[in-house]
Amino acid sequence: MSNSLPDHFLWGGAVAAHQLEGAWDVDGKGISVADVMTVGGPDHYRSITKGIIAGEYYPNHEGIDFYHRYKADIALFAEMGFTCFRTSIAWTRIFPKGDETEPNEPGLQFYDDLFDECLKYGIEPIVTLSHFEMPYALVENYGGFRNRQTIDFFERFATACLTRFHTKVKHWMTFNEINNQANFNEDFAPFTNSGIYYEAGENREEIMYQAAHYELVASAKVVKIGHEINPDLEIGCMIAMGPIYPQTCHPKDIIMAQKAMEHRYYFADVHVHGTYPEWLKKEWTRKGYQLDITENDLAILENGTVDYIGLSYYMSFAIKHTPGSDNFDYDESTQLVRNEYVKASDWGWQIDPEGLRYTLNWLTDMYHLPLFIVENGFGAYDKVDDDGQVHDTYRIDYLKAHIIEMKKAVIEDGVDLIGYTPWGCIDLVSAGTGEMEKRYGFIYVDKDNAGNGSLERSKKDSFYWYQTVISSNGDTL
Ligand code: P53
Repeated sequence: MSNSLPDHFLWGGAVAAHQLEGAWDVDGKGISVADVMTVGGPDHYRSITKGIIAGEYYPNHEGIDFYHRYKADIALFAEMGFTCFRTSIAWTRIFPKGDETEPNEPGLQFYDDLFDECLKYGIEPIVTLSHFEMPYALVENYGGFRNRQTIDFFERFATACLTRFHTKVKHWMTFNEINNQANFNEDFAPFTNSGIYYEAGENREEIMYQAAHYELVASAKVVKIGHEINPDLEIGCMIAMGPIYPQTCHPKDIIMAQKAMEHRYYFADVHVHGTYPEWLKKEWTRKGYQLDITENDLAILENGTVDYIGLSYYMSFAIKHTPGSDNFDYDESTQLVRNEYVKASDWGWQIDPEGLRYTLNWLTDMYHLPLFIVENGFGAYDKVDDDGQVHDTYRIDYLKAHIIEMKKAVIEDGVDLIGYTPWGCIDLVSAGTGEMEKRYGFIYVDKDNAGNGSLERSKKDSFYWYQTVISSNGDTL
């Protein structure tokens, strides 16, 4: 038995357009949902404003100015030895309002140049089509993915990207963390996943199931179109993975955890199997939900199943049943409990490297598809020391522990894993909170939560550590 990862294993880093590009209104770009979100903090989400309000600070407008600095940043990724780089295409650079019939050429040109710059160093671009950056005009004028028409707008955008870039990009993903919206009682996920603002009194859960259905149909259509454009493309889904453990072995805690997992991960069932699970159909009947799901939609789902599963893994969760109750409905915003066996980050994210091994095995048992860890990482406060350097041993410890478990999953358990791209390989704007100071990077960016700083880049200790990890293909940790 080999004690190493496969030779072709992809090593890199991951980002999303809206969190680092900036240039929010440059070269014809339209306003995206990320452009109307402010800054929050460790214990609260950022706010979503109705359009852009004068006097508010919107951190994504400038990001880390990657749009103008990508050449120098990619040179640093190459210096670390990246063999791949995951980013997304800002929908609003290609279709600024979402409903145009022709793409915006300067937007396409930017990504042509960016991908060429990666390929110059032998870095394979890995691309997410929709990463929390839907055109804001689709929200205002169509209700985002409440509206069936948005399927067509996404299809047009995706087709333009696949047609233009299929010779430069092999691995694609359709919707980033499509399952975040299982947390429909918070405002963040419905807005960033689906462009949905809820009105008071609406049945949030029913609306979520409808929007997610339209996205799953849009995804399946795009998988099929992509394979028609180029049969060599690998088109995956992208799931935010964090196992939900039962708090105890009380049988009702076991059922509660099982039901929670079903509700958070059925999205993968539809992507992979092309059908809805029985329990969900039963639930819709029980709750009287009348969803717009046509026979044609069901045929599209069956004909557009994904080639692999992209996943993010940051943490695990735990849950317990409500004493005296047989109600196993899942409400992510209230039911999760602290796991006393693991520590948590300053943002309360529970650190659980073994949960990654569990997760990779669970996904393999469930779906029997190749997996790709397209996000993993430690959001932390960094301090520039007296010597001018960031000594981020805590980040190295986190990543090392996760890579050890990842290797066990591959080498001992036989999980088919394509690669590993830690999140935020260069410091960027946090998706959940809008903070700059929740940092993930190997590369430090001089900018704070209020937007002050030179934007200058510098290498942290983790930069040199990751360089060795890659050059040894994961043998030297
Ligand atoms: P931030 C919640 C839970 C897990 C992953 O997140 C999440 C979120 C949303 O905040 O998002 C993914 O920046 C996402 C990235 C994001 C990253 O995780 O809130 O795909 O866009 O930046 C880390 O610390």
